[in-house]
Amino acid sequence: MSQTAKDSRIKPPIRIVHLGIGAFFRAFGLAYLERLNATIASPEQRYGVMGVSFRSAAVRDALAAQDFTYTALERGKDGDIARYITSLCDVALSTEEQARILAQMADEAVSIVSLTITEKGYCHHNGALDLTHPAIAHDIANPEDPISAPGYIVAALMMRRDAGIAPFTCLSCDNLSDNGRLLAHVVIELAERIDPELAAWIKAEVRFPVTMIDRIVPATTDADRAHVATIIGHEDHAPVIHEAFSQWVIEDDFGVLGRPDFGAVGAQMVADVAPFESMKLRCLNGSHTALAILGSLHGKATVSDAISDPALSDFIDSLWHHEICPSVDVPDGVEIADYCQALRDRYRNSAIVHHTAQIANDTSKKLPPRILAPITDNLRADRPISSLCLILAGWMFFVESEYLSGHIINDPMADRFIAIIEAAIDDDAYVTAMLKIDSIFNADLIRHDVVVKTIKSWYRQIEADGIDACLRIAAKE
Ligand code: CS2
Repeated sequence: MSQTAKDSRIKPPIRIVHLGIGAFFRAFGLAYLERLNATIASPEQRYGVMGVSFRSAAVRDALAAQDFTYTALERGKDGDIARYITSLCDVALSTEEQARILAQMADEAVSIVSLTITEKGYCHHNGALDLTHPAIAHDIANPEDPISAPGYIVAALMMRRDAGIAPFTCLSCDNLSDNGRLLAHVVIELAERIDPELAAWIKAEVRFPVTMIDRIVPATTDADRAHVATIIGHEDHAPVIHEAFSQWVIEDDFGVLGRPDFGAVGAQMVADVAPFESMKLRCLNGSHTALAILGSLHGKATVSDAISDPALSDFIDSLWHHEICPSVDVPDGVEIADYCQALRDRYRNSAIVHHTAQIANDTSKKLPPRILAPITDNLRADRPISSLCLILAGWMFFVESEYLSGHIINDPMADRFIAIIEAAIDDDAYVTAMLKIDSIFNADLIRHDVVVKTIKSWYRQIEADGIDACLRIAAKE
């Protein structure tokens, strides 16, 4: 162990509330804060976190029994390093502990509310607040009894404004383009429906910095828990597993309450996150979605298995080289070929058991920034789109096969897909109907015949010749 548990009982004061306390933030944001706290001499100046879960009590219950301290196990190419994370102080479940959470968010010691709630947690439709979303309809009718994450933020900001307390900064750490702007949009729109003066105050006073976050964190399994126990010598009910790499790029735009010195522990504080975000979302997350979908069709259960397959590996190289990298606005000083080579090495790390099925969850929400944005840019610049279209055809094929073989489709739009599959008279009708889902594919994109034709042609070819043949053809094009 690089640290001991000796400090685990001395918890820092809660100064950050994190909404959506899954494995990712525990292996990422809390790892930065833990390093930062180790540099701060006075315990009262350190940063403690209250985590909030929205769905399940599992994380809270497992962590409460161990004082919210847990092991973060880094699995790099030089072996394992276990570290204790002691900066998490409390976890609460939104459906059971609303008053306690709101009181904490409204506490003047809290300067940041950060979020990893995945895209569906933003309750938006094409960037605007989805007023038909049941949780949003509920929160508009009952603003002091929120259930959605934006509803919690608006309610807590209202409490702070009414008490004359400066607002916290809202720090979105989700894998979305312009994550801070999206959060600002939904929060302000929701506040407008509840209290226009509050909305004006939020607009003027609250900061919503954009961030780019990167660390591969697979879901923790029983085997991981057993492995961690052999390393630390006792049982940990809620460890997290992560790779060695991590990158956090943060727009340096925080409110009057300031921010921790994230830069002192490796985060990049910048004026514009966009180039970092476009490179990461397209090169990493785009190839991840390709490996998840096409890899699943190819019978590969993990990313390291998928990238070790010659057809998939050549396909990913060609995808990066011809279709993704040319569409990226590369940050100054970065060599994009080296960036992709580093990604390949990260994917090959077989100690990180990252299931393709885990990444394939919620793909409908992931396609726009990862796959559709580069297609749009390539069409404009007259660059190829064939491999990107193979990913889309593969995804439609995957959704249909999952349903027909009786598996659950893990996607917030699953019911819509099932209705389409059941109504379609043939493959062509199925693909046409999928392309008409306007919250995924915008009308401008499918106006291009070449997009529709290429997807349909790949779909037929996957069915006729199988995925391996398609991958080989696409890699050679
Ligand atoms: C993955 C990401 O599940 C997914 O969609 O692509 O969680 C990915 O592992 C992270 O963004 C890496 O930073």
